[in-house]
Amino acid sequence: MSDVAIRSWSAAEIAAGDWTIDHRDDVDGLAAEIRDVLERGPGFAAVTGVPVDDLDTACARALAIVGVLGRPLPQGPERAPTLTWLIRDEGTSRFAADGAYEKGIYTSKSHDDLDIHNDGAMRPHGHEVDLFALLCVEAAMAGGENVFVSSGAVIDALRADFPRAYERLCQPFAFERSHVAYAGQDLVSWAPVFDLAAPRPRVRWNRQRIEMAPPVTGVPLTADDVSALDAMDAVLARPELRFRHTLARGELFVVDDARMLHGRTSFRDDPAAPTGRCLVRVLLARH
Ligand SMILES: O=C(O)CCC(=O)C(=O)O
Ligand SMILES: [Fe+2]
Repeated sequence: MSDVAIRSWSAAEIAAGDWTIDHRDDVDGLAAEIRDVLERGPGFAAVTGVPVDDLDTACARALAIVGVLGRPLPQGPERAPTLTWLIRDEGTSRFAADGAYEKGIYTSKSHDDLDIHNDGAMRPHGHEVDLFALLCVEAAMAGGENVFVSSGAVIDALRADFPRAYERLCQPFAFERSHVAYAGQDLVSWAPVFDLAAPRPRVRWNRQRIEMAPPVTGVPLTADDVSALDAMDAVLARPELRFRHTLARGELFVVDDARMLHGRTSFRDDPAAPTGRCLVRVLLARH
């Protein structure tokens, strides 16, 4: 274990952890149990059997439960903010036809694979995200598997095997965020990937957003920057750190955004089904 406040968990340790909670109507009791699991577990808790008969019920239930843990943050465009963002395939893609990243789109509205990241990386709309919740309303026909990696494990591995990269990752990078900036807000957010000296340790990772920043800032990534990002990716690719889990209908994951990084494989919906994979996401600032 490192001297930083973020404990390291391997995928096997995560898999062996006791982080599943049965849903019950007592919201305060449920939230207290989630808080307890978050504290002693790897950095997430899963509630199973949440009622998701329709989208409104699911959204209300997710908000009621996690609203005890933190203040839900507005997501989406300024003209139509929501506390319950729907992650589903609405036909966008994070890639343009030439393979470059598509600007200004919500990658959460695609069926693409999403590289490992965390949701607070670019301070969406200027908010610090402490926790987020994902409630599965509908699973995909195929794919849509989540991967979770303990940021403590990443820090330990980088320090041991890539110390120079780790040093660079403790210095600021620019994260492009035009899709989550209100009018008047900066289109990039500058911050280190690892900001562990802060009163509340912060981890910010989203390589796509770091790679999209130079055209906005006019500051190119140096060869040293790129090798630091490559070292991070090399560690994130280690199978012994990657805990894989496919959310089932009615499953609610509450995740500590600093302690767990996450990604998702691409998915396919049943073209004959009326709806497809759908998760409700709530972003939270701790009370
Ligand atoms: O679809 C998922 O499972 C997660 C999506 C996600 O991480 C995001 O949209 O930020
Ligand atoms: Fe995410």
